[in-house]
Amino acid sequence: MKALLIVPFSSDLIHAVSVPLGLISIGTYLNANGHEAKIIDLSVSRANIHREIQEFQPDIVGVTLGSVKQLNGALHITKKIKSRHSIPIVWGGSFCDTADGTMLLRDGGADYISLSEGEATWLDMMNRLQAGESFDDCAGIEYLKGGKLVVTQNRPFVDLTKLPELDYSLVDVPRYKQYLYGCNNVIYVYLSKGCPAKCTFCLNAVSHRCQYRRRSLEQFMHETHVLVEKYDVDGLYFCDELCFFNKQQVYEVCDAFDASGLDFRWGFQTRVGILGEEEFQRAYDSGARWVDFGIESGNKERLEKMNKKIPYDRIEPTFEICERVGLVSMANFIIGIPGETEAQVRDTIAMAKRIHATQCSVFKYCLAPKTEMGQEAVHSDKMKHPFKKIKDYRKVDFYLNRTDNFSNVPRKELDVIQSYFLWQALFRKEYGEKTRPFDLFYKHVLTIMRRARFLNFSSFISSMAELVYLSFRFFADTHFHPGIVKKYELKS
Ligand code: B12
Repeated sequence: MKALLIVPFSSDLIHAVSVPLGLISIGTYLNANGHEAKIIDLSVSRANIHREIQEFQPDIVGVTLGSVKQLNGALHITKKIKSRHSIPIVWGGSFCDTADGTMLLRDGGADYISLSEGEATWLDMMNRLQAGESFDDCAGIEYLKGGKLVVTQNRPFVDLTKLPELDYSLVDVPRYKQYLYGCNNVIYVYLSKGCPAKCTFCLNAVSHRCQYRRRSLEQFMHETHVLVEKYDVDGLYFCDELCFFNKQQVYEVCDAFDASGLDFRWGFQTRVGILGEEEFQRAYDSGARWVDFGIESGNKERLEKMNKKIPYDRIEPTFEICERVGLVSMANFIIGIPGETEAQVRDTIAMAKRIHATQCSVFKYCLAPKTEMGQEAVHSDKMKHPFKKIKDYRKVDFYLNRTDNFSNVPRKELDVIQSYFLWQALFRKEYGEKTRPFDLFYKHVLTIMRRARFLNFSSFISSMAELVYLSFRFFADTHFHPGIVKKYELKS
């Protein structure tokens, strides 16, 4: 049986397109199990979908939705395929895990939604197709029957160490290389899935049921050799939600990197409280150059309410360690959290200004309905405009979020605070060793130029228009609201 796996177009121009690891993993797994999979990424190609279907003759089509930015693209491509071909279409990816299934299926045009991890579900579906069996009791999916949503039983997670090595030849790797902190050819990779923490805002509880699983390091190292030696990759960005679960894993990975003899830099995301100075230093010595932390709030009570469970008193020292060691450090905060007060937002601003992070990103809360915090928001009296149609999800834009405001701080004030920190980051002169002056600005310009080569004219123009509007908004928020800047002491 043949599966065509599609990454829809995403209008987000400043984020480099990430290599579709989920689809590569599904495709590799299907190919290893007697089926045939092909990936088309409409974010980095001008492929003609009708011609592709004509040539490949797929029995089933999959569309990935990693974020809401891919929603328009997914709707468009699904409609286009359905207009000429009667092939079953399945949507999957983390956006599908958080959105309302009935709405997605009713307005989106897909026949099925695959929830959470896709490999085993896809294989099951392909085998059923081959045997002429229905998908009715296929675990891990949603579909509509007589207008009513049917959610089949949860599918147990696969043993990641049993999955085949990722076959990068399923995509055109050079198209996914991005500039990051002095490295020109950085690629996303992953070594683990999930996180044991139960933060109320995070999708991990829904997608990974708070389970932390790791791939085989040996297999991962083999893939690293392919990426560095065959594709000239000079930087790896671990997109793991929690790259290191304990200190021991840092040493294992660093030993493997040192033993490989390969020359590359890398970065990862971790939680405050897991690693100490020795581990950060060890990581730096093995090529690590940047590290991301989710801090979320500067207010202790808020952190407890979010069930974040990071040791508050280690936040500042952790960034000081990163600075000493030479790691570019990023602190990510959320403002506008359901129920949040002005005083709590002030604590977050104060912390962002106090800690020695290289970059602080302060984003407004984006509604993810199936998370614990999302449920709190949806059922609060601040949810004035419940989502009725799939297009309402477009309001969940992580830059220009237009959903109802669930906090007690006026929306405009949240906008100005977010814009202020983004603007500061964009025009920060120095980042770290080997980076360029105004590194983030340089990265964004380079990303746009690299992507422009692969997009058709109209996609490029519409994305540029979005970008120009976004830049104007950030500029205006930062410069035309001195009252709010003063109120929150953003400048001092
Ligand atoms: C790379 C990445 C990005 C990239 C690109 C994302 C993209 N492609 O759209 C960038 C940097 C742009 C990004 C930005 C953001 N991201 Co992001 N990102 C990730 C990250 C770190 C890795 C994704 C990945 O490759 N995973 C590894 C592969 C193996 O897993 P997977 O992609 O999930 O695929 C599996 C399943 O989902 C499923 N599946 C996937 N596709 C399909 C398709 C079919 C047909 C089927 C059947 C199954 C299926 O099977 C796959 C294999 O098991 C995830 C966290 C994570 N580790 O997953 C967050 C994550 C997806 N991002 C998240 C968030 C919140 C954001 C931001 C809002 C953060 C912010 N405030 O800036 C922005 C918004 C992006 C936007 N433009 O709107 C959230 C959730 C997003 C959501 N849908 O609600 C995640 C889950 C992190 C989290 N735990 O909260 N992100």
